Amino acid sequence: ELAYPDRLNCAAELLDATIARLGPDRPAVRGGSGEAWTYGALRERVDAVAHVLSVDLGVVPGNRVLLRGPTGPWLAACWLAVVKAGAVAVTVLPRQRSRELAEVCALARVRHALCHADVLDDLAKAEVPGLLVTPYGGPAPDDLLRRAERYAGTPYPAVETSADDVALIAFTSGTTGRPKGCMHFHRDLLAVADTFSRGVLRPGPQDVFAGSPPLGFTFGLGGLVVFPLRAGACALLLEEAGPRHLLPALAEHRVTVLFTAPTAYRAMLDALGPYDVGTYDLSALRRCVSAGENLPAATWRAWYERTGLRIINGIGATELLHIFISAADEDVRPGTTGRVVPGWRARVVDAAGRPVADGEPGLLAVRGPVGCRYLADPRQAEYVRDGWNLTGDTYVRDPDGYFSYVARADDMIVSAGYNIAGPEVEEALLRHPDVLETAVVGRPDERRGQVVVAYVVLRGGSAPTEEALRDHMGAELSPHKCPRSFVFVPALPRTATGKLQRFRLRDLE
Ligand code: 3SK
Repeated sequence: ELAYPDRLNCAAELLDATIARLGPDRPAVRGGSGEAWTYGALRERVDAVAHVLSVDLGVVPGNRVLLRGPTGPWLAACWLAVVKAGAVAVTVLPRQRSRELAEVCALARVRHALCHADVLDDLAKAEVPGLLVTPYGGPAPDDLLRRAERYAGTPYPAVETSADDVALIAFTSGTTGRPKGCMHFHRDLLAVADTFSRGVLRPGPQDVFAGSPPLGFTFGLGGLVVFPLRAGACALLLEEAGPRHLLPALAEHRVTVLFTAPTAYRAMLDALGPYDVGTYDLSALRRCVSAGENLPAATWRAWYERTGLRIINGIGATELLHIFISAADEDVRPGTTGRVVPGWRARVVDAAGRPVADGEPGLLAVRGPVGCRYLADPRQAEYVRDGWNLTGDTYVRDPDGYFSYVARADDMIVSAGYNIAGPEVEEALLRHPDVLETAVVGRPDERRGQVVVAYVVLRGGSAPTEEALRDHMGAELSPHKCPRSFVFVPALPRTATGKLQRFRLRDLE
């Protein structure tokens, strides 16, 4: 049972409490451009930014502050500063476009944004009424980091938040494509570190964490900021974390704990090539975590054969913040996700919520120290039933307590670890003047799990090129949501009552 004091500020716990335990001189964060900050240096920067927030910008506890920028030490420092100042960090993916940003800002009632100077355009285009945008990392004289210099060396006492105050709103697009904000308390951020990280990864101050998920995805925020700081370890925060960048970085920085998705493990295996064994010195690596999509046994085995390392598979959810089923070391069973993480409970149930027998597929239901709390969304009642969180995945449990993934229980497309809602992509396609009707499905793909395919019915007389549709989608949505291929059809399969039969399209794939 996890017990936290009523007064709890998780940023203070991650920074000040760690410094009290281990001193200020241990390495805390490194960046791809040579940044190397100790815990003391990180705290100075966090405190200076927190001063700018409270004093210069008038941020008060509870205000929602959007954070947008590439992964790096300053994005992590801004996140910690917002939370230390008692405000609520609203995290988004760096690739999210203006339409998506406008929606997130409206839903979360975002008042302030800290946005990297290189990616201001989309936020400006979002035209959020009353939003005060403060750029960071650019040349402007009123840039956040320049303002922060004025507070250098002035400690910022953490705002005394309650353990149950919201610290984070993380977005997931859900099945319909309408984004859902998931609220997480200060205690939740520590709870995922004290269950999955402490119980399964068991990190220590000597560890160096790195990986590819962005900090706008809770898989990345947990694995690359919260877990390392909770353990007094070091986080390598890379802006460029594609497989070809990751491999040399793992070797150069002697990374010990890696967070990435199955697609990236496969791409790294490709990049290693048949004759490249030994090109990259991965001898420091001891933990390889995989989540975000199903990890096939073949990928697990190929990585093990090449590196001798057992990938730690896991399933988490933005709603539950991080991973709740996993296994490490000798407990790993390739092809399964693992067992319930200590501190959590999980079972497989039928549509009425009754547990099904071991070996029978059903809906995955989970409960633990973190629960789903959607921000003003009626879908809360679908996700949480009788205190159990229904993740939307179909799973099978075996008599030894190992859980194996079967499929998504809904229409989500899971591509390279991203959850993509078909209806959101369809809506964007329908905004093209030549598109009459469309249905978007996932096509099985060896590398990415699934890729997005759009079936399109054109308006009579129109004949746009695939290129034209691609350009349109590129301007509408993040690149990972854009269809890989377009199939032009005369009509979509529908039931007698006019309902779209997506399964018939999926059968074609
Ligand atoms: O998709 C997952 O498995 C996941 C893992 C950790 C944190 C968040 C998510 C969605």
